[in-house]
Amino acid sequence: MNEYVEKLMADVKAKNPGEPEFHQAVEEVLESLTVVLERHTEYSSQKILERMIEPERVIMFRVPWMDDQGEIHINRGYRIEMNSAIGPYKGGLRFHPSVTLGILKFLAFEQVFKNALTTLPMGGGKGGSDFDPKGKSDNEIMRFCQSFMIELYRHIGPNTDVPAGDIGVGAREIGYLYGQYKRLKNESTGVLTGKGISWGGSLIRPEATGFGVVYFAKEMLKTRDTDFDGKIVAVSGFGNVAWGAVQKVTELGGKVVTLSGPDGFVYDPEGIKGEKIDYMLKLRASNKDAVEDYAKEFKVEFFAGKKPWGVKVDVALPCATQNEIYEEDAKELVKNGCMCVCEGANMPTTIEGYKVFTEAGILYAPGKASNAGGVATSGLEMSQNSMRLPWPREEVDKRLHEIMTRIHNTCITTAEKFGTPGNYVNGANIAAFLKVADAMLDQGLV
Ligand code: NDP
Ligand code: 2IT
Repeated sequence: MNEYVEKLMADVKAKNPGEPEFHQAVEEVLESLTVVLERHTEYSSQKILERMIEPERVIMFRVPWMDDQGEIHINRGYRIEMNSAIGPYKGGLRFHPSVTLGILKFLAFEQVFKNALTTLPMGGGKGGSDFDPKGKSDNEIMRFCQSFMIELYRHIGPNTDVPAGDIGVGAREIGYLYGQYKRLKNESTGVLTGKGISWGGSLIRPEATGFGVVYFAKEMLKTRDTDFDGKIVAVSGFGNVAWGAVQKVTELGGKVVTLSGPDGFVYDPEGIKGEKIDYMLKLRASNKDAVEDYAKEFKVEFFAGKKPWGVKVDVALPCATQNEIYEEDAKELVKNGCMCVCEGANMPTTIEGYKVFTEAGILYAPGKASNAGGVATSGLEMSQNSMRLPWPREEVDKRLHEIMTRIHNTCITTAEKFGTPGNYVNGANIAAFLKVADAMLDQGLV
């Protein structure tokens, strides 16, 4: 890191105390950008990074709701409107007890870069709440979503800010949120993505993040003259992203042998396919927050409190949450011969873990490139909403596939151009930064 970048990082820490995930996300980007900042001094003189690090707007609000027993609960709601240089703020909503301002700032920051890579005109944002969906009834979830939207609706709109799902927010929650928005605004618009197919949603959006991760990994494997056929794959998580990834790996001839949750991981040596993939939807919908039931249902081994990174696999797809691959986990994967780590979750690997992969020379892609298929397909949903014309499944899937291949190529060519061939982290960070930074320069001091 050069002196300018070091000072910037120190300022970020001083100005945003108690937000370690945000510091981590910024640090990873800054490390990649050192060479760019040296070649192009206009970015530092115009304080582009200082501006990018500061959200354009942060909204925090009270979300009161009543449970089925009549007890009142107060949660905190957020929307971080991070950067609108290349389009309306776009990014998911996360409902999880671990949600804090710092977590959402890290996610919003990453989203700005990810959305730039999709080639679609979308700025970056993220939101959510520390609400815990675990063990809640459908009616409680609905009341919470309605209360959340009573405040959020005035800040969003199809040309302003378009939220979607993330951890704890899937089709059901998007439905309740959309219904409430429509009552408040008396408008049917594409204000949210991930909608139901009969009311403006796009085909393939539910599968898109997981499919996109696997399309990206396929391109990575191609650079080593191989493919998914016969590969053994570890997946973490069991939610929306994991579900899409398992389907696509299986379709391409690979075998997924693990899933994980906060309770531990399951090892299924026969491979997760057919009815087992459908069972994942039940697990996610049960609100129980656990994968042990899978092991009981299909009589396979369950490892309580453990992560799947000690299993011998060819490919690892972390699809659960941030910081789930630490240095030791990364070493374990490398030791067992894993050749490719492609992130479905946002920032699942720590900076130390990423360095282990880079030093070992294995293929490693950061989520902001490899999981961009979800938000890219959200962008395609926005296009269809604007045209008021739904595209067939094949059309959306073809566009998603093309976008993922293009992002892969952008990472490769940019990494090479800036002196670190094969480094997807540098390729993604630099390409995305240049796009957003140049748009900001064009638009003056904003
Ligand atoms: P889901 O809610 O569908 O699933 C999340 C999964 O992660 C579940 O298995 C969940 O278990 C687990 N999980 C969540 N928090 C923790 C935690 N603190 N510790 C251990 N496990 C945890 O979410 P998604 O599949 O949508 O999201 C998964 C990841 O992918 C996230 O990092 C998200 O940001 C990212 N992502 C999502 C996209 C999307 O379109 N949905 C797009 C791009 C990235 P449990 O439910 O038991 O907590
Ligand atoms: O992290 C992500 O990219 C998402 N949760 C999807 C965001 C979106 O707007 O579709």
